[in-house]
Amino acid sequence: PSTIYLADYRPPNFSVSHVELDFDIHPTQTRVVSTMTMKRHPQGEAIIVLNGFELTLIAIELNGRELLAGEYHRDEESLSIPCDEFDVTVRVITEINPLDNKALEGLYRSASMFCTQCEAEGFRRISYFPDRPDVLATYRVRIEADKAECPVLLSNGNLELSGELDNQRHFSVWYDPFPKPSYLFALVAGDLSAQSDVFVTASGREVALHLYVEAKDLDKCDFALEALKRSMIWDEEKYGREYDLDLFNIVAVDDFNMGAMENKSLNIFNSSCVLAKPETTTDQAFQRIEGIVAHEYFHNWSGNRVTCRDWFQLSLKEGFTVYRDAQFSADMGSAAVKRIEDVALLRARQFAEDAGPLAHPVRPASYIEISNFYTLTVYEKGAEVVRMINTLIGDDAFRKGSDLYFDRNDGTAATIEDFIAAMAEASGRDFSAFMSWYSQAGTPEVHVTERWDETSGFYELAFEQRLPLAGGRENWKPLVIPIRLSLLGEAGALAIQQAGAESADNTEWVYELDQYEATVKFGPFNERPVPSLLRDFSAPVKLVDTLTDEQLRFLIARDTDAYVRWDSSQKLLLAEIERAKSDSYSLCPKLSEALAAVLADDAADPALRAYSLSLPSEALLQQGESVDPVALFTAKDRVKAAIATELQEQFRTIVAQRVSWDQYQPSAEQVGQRLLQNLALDYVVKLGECSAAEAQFASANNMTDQLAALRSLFRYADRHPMAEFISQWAEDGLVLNTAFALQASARDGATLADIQRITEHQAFDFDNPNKVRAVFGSFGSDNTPLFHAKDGSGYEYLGDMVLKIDESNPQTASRLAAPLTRWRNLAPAYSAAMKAVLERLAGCPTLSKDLYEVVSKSLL
Ligand code: HT7
Ligand code: ZN
Repeated sequence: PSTIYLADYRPPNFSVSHVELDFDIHPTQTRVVSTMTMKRHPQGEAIIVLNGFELTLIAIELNGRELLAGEYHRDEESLSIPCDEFDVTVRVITEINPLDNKALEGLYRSASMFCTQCEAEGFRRISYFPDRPDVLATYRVRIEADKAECPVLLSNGNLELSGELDNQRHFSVWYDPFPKPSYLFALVAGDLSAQSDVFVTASGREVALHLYVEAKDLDKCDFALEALKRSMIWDEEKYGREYDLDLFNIVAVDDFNMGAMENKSLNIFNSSCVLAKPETTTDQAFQRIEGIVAHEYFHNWSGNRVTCRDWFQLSLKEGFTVYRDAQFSADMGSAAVKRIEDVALLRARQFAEDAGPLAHPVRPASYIEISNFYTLTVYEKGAEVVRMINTLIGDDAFRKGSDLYFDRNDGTAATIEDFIAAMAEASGRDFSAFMSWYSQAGTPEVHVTERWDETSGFYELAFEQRLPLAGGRENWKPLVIPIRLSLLGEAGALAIQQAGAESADNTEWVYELDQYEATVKFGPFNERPVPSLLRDFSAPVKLVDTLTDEQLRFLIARDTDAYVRWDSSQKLLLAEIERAKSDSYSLCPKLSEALAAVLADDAADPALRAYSLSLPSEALLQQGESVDPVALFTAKDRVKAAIATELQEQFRTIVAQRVSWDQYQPSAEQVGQRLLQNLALDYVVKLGECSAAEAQFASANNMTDQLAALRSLFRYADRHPMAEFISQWAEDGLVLNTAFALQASARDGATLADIQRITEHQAFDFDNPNKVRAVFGSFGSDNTPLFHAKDGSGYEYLGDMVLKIDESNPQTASRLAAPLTRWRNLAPAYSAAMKAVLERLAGCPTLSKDLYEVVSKSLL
């Protein structure tokens, strides 16, 4: 497979201003007629290049004349027509087979409906077209299908016409007035029911909202529709962005490769990311749904009205939109809790990606398969980069910059430079040094050392930035790193006499580290301060400090920044897990005291208390060199048992005094309380006391509490109600997925045969990405003992499953392969066994482009 380079970008020879698409839908033989109005670019070559993949070509016409075989050239992925005219009409007739399409790109069948997924390069599986984001056209789409099988026919834009036809068929015609790239095209045809609502925009326009689902799911629509309306108001108020059509549709689909897709006015959602009700949906899923509904809606401006020039600019729309959805979620619930959850994800998973064989900059310089670049780096680190811009220029200039960016680039395909230019102009700041965040891969380290001069009272912080992945300084430029900081004394934060110190009382300051090394002097003070650094996680870096355990405990108890408090407890817990590798381990009494104090602090947010007592994830633990995952798993288990024993009375009290609500709400208050109660329950079950969990499992009125009880019992108890749970929810595919995921995660005494058995359940389906991810995704990341079995059997098993899935769904297969790529940072015994599996995969002649890229780069 060939590599595509950013440096090779050229505008298209011909653009398309308008396309008429005609779909005659039949399950195995759908005919697509596409009529494109095209214009040659003044500097474009005299050749029309169209992309196409796995299409049956029936005919092709240029300006109304059918072309003969010798008048165009066709290969596996494209069709080109020599043409020296400037204004042309090209008509292409193709046939496709939706029923056979298990890759879930292009037009495919999911349960009883037909639907599309075109980002990034799915449209080329529907028709020959310049399938690239810088070709923007208006679309008119006619859909014809069997009326009984597909009573609902949808596409982008407004419904222009619909009617009956012979042979029990019917049709509808849709027109989208907003020029868009092909990746935003969508079509849905099926037997769907809708829940509807209306939103009135700030300027008084009525927008009809419809959420289309299978009839059985109509009772799971309320939450997403409410979340959509909250998002619409928020985007008007926070960013001045109003919705621009009279109709906004969402469709829930069971078979979907990712979470959701922002197609213009016809968002398509993985059903797991939109359907919700308290009995079947956990708090975390409710929050994820709200965030994803908002994310896709926000794309209407950051992605659709202003799109990307090429796929290297992906973070232009994704980083900015993730930042926007994070701001929204922070405003809807607790900002501190949302920030800690996002940082935990970034550090556990994006930092690992950034240190592994597939590390790439926020704007990659090359790719083989673009689907492999919908990554935590492009999305989450990209969002952190936007957050830093906001931090550096302040809220007012950021809003001005965003307005300018939207106004200036509306209706065009833009670059990251366009975004930065708007921010620079609005703020008057020079962003040239900042741009390295987009081009340098790897997580920067910021090393900090303190110097305290008791006699003079001056206090210094010496900073040094490093980029380990890049090697020596000659290979990389210093980044601009905003470090939000305070200095804490016995009576609270000290006043910092730095120019520009931010808060009204001068107690917080954003220091911009923009050199390899720099020292900052503070004071004089009457007491030695304790530094509170990187407050609110002001930059996506690893802070390497020399703070003592005592200073960390001081921060846990006294800092006003929730992130620093949480981070300090995580640092102590990580160190504790290291110590617990020794057989003679016992819990550090001072840590135990600090944790007890957090747990007892009834004035603090329960969610923050719960997170401070949650042990670091496996993904975080397994970063570093020569890692022994099983030894770390055992050590973590020891720390868990020790905390359970030391704080048992407090945990029992929380469990005994459990608060429950008749009226379930996924509100910050209720979610936080359940988080803390279920954390306490987990520690109690770890002690071997199961009765409270058994009672909670049986009587819970919501999925959060029922699943939490099941999870603790499944992990730690001899008897667990997994079978009851599966039979209780046999009719609900989404709940079964959570059961499958739990079954595939670590449990004492489980064997590979237990994992194999999950795939024999009648509801399991190798063609459904949610099911496959539930089992094999969970196995690869949440089942350390079996996946990292010393004999390599776990690696072999995941390798076999990835190969099997790759035959039908390359996108899903290459994502599932991620845990197999980390061999280099494992201890030798593990590393050799994992590498052997990768080499076996690499030797497979039929690998998809997607999997080939992941496997070959991992072995480099
Ligand atoms: N923009 C969407 C990306 C997406 C996608 C990418 C590759 C393959 C399948 C896909 N489904 C959706 C989702 C988003 O970020 O909003
Ligand atoms: Zn997105």
